[in-house]
Amino acid sequence: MDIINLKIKAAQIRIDLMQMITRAQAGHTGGSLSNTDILTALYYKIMKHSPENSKLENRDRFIASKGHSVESLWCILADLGYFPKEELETFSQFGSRLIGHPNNTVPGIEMNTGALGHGLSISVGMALASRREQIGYKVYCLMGDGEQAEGSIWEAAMAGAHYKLGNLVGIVDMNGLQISGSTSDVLSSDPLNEKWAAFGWNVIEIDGNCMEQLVATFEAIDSTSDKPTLILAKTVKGKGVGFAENQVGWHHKVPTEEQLQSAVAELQQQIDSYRKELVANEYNS
Ligand SMILES: Cc1ncc(C[n+]2csc(CCOP(=O)(O)OP(=O)(O)O)c2C)c(N)n1
Repeated sequence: MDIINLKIKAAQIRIDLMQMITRAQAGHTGGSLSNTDILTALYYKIMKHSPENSKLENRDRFIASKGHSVESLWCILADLGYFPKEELETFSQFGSRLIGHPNNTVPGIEMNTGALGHGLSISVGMALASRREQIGYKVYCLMGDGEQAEGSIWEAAMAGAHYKLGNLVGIVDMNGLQISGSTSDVLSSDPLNEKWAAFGWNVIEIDGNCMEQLVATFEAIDSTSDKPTLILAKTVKGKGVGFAENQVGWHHKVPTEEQLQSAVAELQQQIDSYRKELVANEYNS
């Protein structure tokens, strides 16, 4: 998929997740909107994976360590056909397997996550297995910047560097906010770039809501290198929905019907302008 179509896809996923959260009256709106571009780049462009065969042996693995913002992931897995799209209507309802955190009874989910700080250790184990058994898959682990306060992340960071896991990619969704305030006020982990570099990782800083930068960065990673990669992806919590952007309250607030209408209209406008760009590009080529 090319860059403009990836941007259109990300906006459509944002519409789906806003509708799903409003319908369920539950969800982590802000963190899901901030990570949508990262997940869209991975699932529609970068990762080797198969919705028809979710257990494909050499599939790349994705671990949502910031498991609370699973909503964008549910919408992407449904859109790709891992499970029927109608199932999104059951999100957060009694008896549904689409709960508020990743749950590995759903095709496409590798591990249950949600207690912060565990995803990177799991990812280190998977990347090590890929190397030792010579299967050749890569492991992508999405963490939050608030999540960086979990000590277990740093044990995993040491292990990833110790085992020289070039096939391991950590991504920090750097939206600057966590559940109850700004990340720097609650428990600052600055300077994150220097910390990860000191732990032996190849650190790259990008705009995590910029599709061009995301795709170029993921494509340039050399998985045969002897260093794992850490992408500090600067994002906006609530990205794409004006009233939710950079608002700490939108960590797990749910939209009213009116707010949903306004969000859908705003996202639809973004899609329309990308579509115009697409037509102009076709006309000029
Ligand atoms: C071990 C653990 N402690 C506390 C929580 C409660 N919790 C859920 S989300 C969150 C904030 C996470 O902030 P961040 O990682 O920055 O996520 P984002 O802002 O991207 O949603 C917290 C503390 C948890 N899920 N797990």
